[in-house]
Amino acid sequence: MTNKRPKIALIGAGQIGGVMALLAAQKELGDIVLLDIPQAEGVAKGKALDIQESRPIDGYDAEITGTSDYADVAGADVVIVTAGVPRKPGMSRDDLVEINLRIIRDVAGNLKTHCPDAFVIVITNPLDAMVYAMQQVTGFPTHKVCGMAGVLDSARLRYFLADALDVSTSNVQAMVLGGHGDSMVPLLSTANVGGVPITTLIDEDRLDAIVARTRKAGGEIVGLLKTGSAFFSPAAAAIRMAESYLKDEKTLLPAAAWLDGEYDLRGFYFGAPTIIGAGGIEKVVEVPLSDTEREALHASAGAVQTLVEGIQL
Ligand code: A3D
Repeated sequence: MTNKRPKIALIGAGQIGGVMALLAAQKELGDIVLLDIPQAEGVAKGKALDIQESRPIDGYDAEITGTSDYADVAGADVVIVTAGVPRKPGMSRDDLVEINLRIIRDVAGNLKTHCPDAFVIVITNPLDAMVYAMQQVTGFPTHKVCGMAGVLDSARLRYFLADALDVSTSNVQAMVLGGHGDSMVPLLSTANVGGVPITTLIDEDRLDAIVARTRKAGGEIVGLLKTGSAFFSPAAAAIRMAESYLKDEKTLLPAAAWLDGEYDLRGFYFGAPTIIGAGGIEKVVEVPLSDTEREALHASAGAVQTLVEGIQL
């Protein structure tokens, strides 16, 4: 019998990496290793020590360490990748492709050597292209590599809907599918509050405004922060995915997943509802779509495919 705690490697100890370390520790998901480049090793070590020192207050026993040495993440069960550069005001996610592709290639090469059995969740933007690059360079099974975007985009939509109706956010179910960019597809046909269709509760103009705000929600935060992009909610979203994997929950969560014919799309990563359990992405779920939603999903797929075809691995 083994009673070792799961090992969670966070590649990138920046804004999202630091919050993920705290959340994973507070949820007692396992031991956590924060890894960054040698120039930022002090940041990784400093954040790890800072969180360790909160352990007596919060009352958990997970170990949190910081490093720049991949030997320390060897054998990780889950790897979450934020290594890269975030947006600044005026930039689109796609503007990051060149610089972040170089970083993802480097990270993927190291993960291939040190964490061959991990479930890998990519957060680095532009998300759909970076998760594709991660899988191609590592050669890991497609169901063991995915991207975080849908949980966050859906949470934003759910929050805006709950706020408009002044109801509990946990009562609102709604999903955003497609690419993690302006072409993302918020699904209103299945959105509901405790089972009551959202379209019967909010008029069309207000729903249109909420959809538009959801599509631009990342940019809204970049515009306010000015020095980077959202980090609390992206961290919470990725940790939720890691939790479903580590606890074999089989929760339905939207993720950037490898499509193999689902939604009549094939051979690239794209935001779709998935079941995440001990097998990784155990299933891509096909939900009924209205004609307009199906059309929007295919337009979004076209935008992602163009970006992916342009990257040099
Ligand atoms: P930031 O706080 O800058 O952290 C990134 C960290 O990556 C820094 O500490 C860097 O030193 C580190 N890094 C750079 N190169 C490497 C490398 N080769 N190996 C290891 N570490 C490296 O950014 P952040 O945490 O705010 O955001 C990280 C990424 O997530 C960016 O690309 C964002 O655009 C992206 N992001 C995605 C979403 C999604 O919903 C998909 C949301 C928010 C941010």
